[in-house]
Amino acid sequence: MKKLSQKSLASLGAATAVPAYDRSAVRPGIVHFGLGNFHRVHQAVYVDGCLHQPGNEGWGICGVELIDVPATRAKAQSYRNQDCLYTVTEYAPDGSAATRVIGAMVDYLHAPDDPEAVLARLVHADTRIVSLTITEGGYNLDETTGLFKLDTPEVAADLAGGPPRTAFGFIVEALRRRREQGTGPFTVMSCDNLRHNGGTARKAIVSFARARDAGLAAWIDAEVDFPNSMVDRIAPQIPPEVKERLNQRSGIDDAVPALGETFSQWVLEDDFRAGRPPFEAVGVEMRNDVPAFEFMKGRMLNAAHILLAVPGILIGHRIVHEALGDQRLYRLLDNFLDRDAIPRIEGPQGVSLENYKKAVLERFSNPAINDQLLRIAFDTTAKIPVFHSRTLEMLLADGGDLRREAFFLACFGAYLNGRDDNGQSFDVVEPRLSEQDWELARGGNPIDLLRTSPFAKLGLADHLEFAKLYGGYVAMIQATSVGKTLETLLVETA
Ligand code: CS2
Repeated sequence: MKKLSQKSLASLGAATAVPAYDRSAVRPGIVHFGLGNFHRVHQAVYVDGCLHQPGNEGWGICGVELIDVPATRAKAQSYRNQDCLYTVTEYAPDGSAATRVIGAMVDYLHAPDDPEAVLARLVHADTRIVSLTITEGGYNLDETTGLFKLDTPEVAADLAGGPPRTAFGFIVEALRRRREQGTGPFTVMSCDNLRHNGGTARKAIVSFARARDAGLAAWIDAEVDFPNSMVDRIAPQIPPEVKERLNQRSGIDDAVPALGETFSQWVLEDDFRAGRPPFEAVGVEMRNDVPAFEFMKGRMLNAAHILLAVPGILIGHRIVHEALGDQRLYRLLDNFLDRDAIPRIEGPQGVSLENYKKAVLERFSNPAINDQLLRIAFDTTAKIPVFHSRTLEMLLADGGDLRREAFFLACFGAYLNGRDDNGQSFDVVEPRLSEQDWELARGGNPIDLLRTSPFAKLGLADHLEFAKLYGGYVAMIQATSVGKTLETLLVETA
């Protein structure tokens, strides 16, 4: 196996596509926060495509890691050893695969080691886009009020002064310096999977800035662009055995290989006063109807994903395609999409929601992706409101069938206990449930789960019909199992 590095690129063999551009000439024009697998198989791949177009040397990526734990330190070292290169192996639903080396990232900064170096990079005139994948909940907005939370410990520490620790702290301090020096703003491009991601990023950053300096906040609000986008590509985690399999397949010794489906979509608003790479040349759809795509994806793909993950884990599944192979779960998703979601979504013009549904179920069935249900269930508390609340609100308003959503939330309560139908335990990672929320969720009265902060706004606990259905499913799950309760639901709704 060949160790991956700039030097070894020429000898990797014809089966692997490698950067055909001169990486030594590439400067970072994009600074990215959140170097997870999704960024690596999505935005970085598109940018790599742009770098293959002549004249785009100014659009390399400088990755910034904010989190200081052994795993991120090890990752930083791996990137350094590999000249910031990594492989992406793309698997088609028929199992065929192709590996490509991505060269878009040309620099990597571990922020806790040297925050000033990150600020210097952000302030540099070459930096024209700052992009983010900091997760749905990472924007630090209160679920109930929608306001930016100034008292989150890391945010409060950043506001108190000293070297920044959060993306907000870095971005606002960098913009302050750029304004002072007359460098002009960069564009902030959120690539997180949430509705109105640009507007959400604007809200978070402007709110943070306002807590520092109202004049600066007004300047950011007026001068910085925050394009909205819909991003889509399934990127599973890479446990050691998958890493081994990917490297065996490619013949490349890559310490940080990535894996993705062949499907990829990016619909982006063309709102970049500070300039941008030629995204349209590499398949990005530059459009002004992004919200229609966001709604379709969030309320169908992501909503179905989490609806598969929570009951799926409880029934005993751990892998997405295996869960979907369970006919009970397949029918749950199919019914949810057909009856609850699709009739209440206005899709983008010219896009068939029926076809979109078929594609989603086919993508989930791709065995080569081997995606983890626990990855999807991570931070469910932040995801359910984002992906399910609109459908729920509409079902409540138009007298729709509440049974599937009531079953789902009853499962969510059971999920928080961390034990499945077979008595197997699993890790519940819910960073956004407060102490008070945990008390409500564990207090012994199941209805209180609907009063926790993520759900309080929907008023579900006080909706008689919903509360009754929910209570019924909770009781049935406790008395029998999630599997049996799902079977009953399917019979009742046949
Ligand atoms: C998943 C997404 O974690 C989740 O909520 O639904 O990560 C999903 O895989 C991506 O949005 C696909 O684009």
